[in-house]
Amino acid sequence: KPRIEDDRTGIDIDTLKRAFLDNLFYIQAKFPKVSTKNDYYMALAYTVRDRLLNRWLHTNQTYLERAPRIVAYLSAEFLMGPHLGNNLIDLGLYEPVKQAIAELGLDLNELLEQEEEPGLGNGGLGRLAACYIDSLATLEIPSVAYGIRYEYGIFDQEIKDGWQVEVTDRWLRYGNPWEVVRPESELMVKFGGHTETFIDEYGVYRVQWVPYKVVKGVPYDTPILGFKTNTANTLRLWKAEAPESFDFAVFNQGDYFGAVHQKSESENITKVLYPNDETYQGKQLRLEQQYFFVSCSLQDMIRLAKMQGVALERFHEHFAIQLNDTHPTIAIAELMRLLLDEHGFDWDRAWDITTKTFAYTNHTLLPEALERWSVAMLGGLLPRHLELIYEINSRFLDEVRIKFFEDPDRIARMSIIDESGERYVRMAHLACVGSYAINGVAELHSRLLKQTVLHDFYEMYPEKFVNVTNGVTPRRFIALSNPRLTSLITSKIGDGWLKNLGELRKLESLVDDAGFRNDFYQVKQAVKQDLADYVRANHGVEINPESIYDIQAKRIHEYKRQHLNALYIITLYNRLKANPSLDIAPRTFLFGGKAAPGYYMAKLIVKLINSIADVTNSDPDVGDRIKVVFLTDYNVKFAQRVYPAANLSEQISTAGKEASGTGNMKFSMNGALTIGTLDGANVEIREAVGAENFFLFGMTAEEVLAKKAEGYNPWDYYHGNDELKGVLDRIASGFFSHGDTELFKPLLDSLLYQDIFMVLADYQSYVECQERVDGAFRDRDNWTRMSILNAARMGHFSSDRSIRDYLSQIWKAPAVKIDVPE
Ligand code: 26R
Repeated sequence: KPRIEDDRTGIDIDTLKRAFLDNLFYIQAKFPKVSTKNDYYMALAYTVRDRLLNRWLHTNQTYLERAPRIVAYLSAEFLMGPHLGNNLIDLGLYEPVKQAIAELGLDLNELLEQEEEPGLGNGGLGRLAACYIDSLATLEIPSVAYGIRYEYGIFDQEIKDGWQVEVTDRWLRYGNPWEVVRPESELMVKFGGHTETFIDEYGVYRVQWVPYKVVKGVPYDTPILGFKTNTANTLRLWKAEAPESFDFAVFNQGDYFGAVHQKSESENITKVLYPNDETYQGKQLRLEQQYFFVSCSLQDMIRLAKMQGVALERFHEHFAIQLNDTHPTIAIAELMRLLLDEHGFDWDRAWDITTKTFAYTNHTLLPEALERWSVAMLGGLLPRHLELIYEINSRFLDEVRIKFFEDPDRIARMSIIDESGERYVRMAHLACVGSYAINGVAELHSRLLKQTVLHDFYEMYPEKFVNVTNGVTPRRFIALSNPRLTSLITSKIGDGWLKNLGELRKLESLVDDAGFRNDFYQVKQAVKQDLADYVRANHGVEINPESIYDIQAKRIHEYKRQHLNALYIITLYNRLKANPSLDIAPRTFLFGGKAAPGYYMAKLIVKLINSIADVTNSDPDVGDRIKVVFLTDYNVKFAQRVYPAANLSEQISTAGKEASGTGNMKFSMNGALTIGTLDGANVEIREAVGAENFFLFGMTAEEVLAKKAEGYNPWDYYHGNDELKGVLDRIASGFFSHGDTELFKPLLDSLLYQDIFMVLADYQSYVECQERVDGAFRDRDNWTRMSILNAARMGHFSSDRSIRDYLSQIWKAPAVKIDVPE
């Protein structure tokens, strides 16, 4: 007999259509005739949400009852990207929903396009957190991710007259169908004030923190589905609110405005994401954000443990807490405070639990990115935590003395407190002392950590140091963003590869199959055509899908060297001007990325790229051999269009500066070849895909350090290389700035007088490497071979592999199967 499917769970086409129309009516309160695209998007989002709730609620129920070991991932940033498409993939509903929507006369792609980007992160670190929670759920690991529900995420980028302009990102404007607020689970967080000592009823000396103010944390939960499993974990983001709508004490004295002001001050804590990337600023509000979400999260874990009847003595058996960089590191002091002051533990027990709970991931070697809070500020905001940090430090330095005898230099270098001038708390030191594991994010990075910034800590605790090379989720970055490639691969090797990316190796044997090579080539061309259509519609520039799509997409930063790429474009331009009949493979140089609003040099690089584009894109001598486009407002949603369309991936940071990179992996998985330095995970990518399928240039990390030590002088390169001189002189002449010789002077001066990222030193090697790219691209069939081999050999860079590494080396949390009754 025909089964009547439930409107909320049924997945046949007719039920999906009926459910969609019901939601349009009952949730959006619209008839189809007057519905906007956004109404349709919302109706579909709720239709999909209904279909995942069963998994989510059963997962939560299972964790509550079985009290398994839980991985808690603490991160100030989660750069999730749109949820709808990803959830459709994870539920296996992409095709039926596409059909149901089409039968209603609508286009799924248009509805997917409606979703606002939840841009709650800056770049690599935030996106890595998102990939990791995807993989944790896919591997059926009990886990919870904790962070901040910023009301404004990373700014939207506009370009005006070639300059970046920032626009606030009001991502919650039309509501967020993926989150569920849990007001009944609110928690309180203290700030400021002072501490008092007292003797408790057992005659024990205790400390009590008397705060200046209290802020309420309200959790907002988002389900994080695994790919084709029943597991749906939780992303729990905290919003700050005032404890009461009014402070009645103040209100009764008639200070109405004062009371309302206090309320808005509390809510400010989670207002906006700091848009800085790799440049630390000691802003008090940022420390307030960090402590706020950390305190909420730890209280939440303790509450859960109690609910499950797990004794706090065993907290570290119950939770493995990963610190995503130092941003949540105040958690080490906070757990000590909770155990000592609120749960009556003695120091040694509390410290033992704490140091068996936390593990710390470092994401950068750049000194300017290392967080240090002034002692005065930290003590003002968190007086009890400062006392605890001093106590942790004094015990730690005693250990250092025992291990290394009295060595004042080492003590000063390793101290959690920097006492060389104004006093600072060094958060990376606190993280190393309070964690049982410390990891870098690529082999080279982990090695450099041990040799440089954390060398003393490595000597002190060699057993704590491990490497976990980053990875990315193939569900979002292949299946969702490149459906054409996905169908082609699946038609050849089945669909097991999306859960076990190593299976892509089966494609290797197909490189000798001319039919497959042609299919692969046609997929790339079709995707390139899509991007060309986008660029025509959004930038008014015509780009040629037959040209090399040469793409650099990442935050704008001097160490990433977008300006080295720009110097090569000008090199080609100069050559074309000198020899208009020069035969080069046509190229489209595409850039995407945001500059931190206060980072002047990065903004000037954006302006330079746009200024070069103005010249090259309209010069008849250039024709369509070179096109340059700066793609505005690069974000996860847009990235999904960009990675699949690339022929060449630019990974050209100064060796030793990029901790890992993850965009490098996303490009390569989609069949782009890399031009890159031996930096971050490029090293491992090159080993995986084969040196013959990778365009390598530039100095090694060791050579960079050696050159710096011997005294690097960029003028030597300027005077020693006529073509380079011609490029820099062309910029200096005002050629790209309507005759303005001042505009780019700060950039030129920084290259010629300092060049800390050795752009000029790597220039010649880069230019020669680009010539090899040019030659290789002309052999279309061989390029396709190399491209296939890149995709086929990227299995190692799935975030599933990274998570398995974290599990075996650090977390040791077993998988838990979730049963969902029909
Ligand atoms: C302190 C503050 C201003 C700050 C510093 C650094 C805020 C944000 C950052 C971003 C850093 C930590 C980051 O995103 N690092 C990137 O992490 C990626 C994931 O591990 C790496 O792939 C990438 O190489 C690294 O730059």
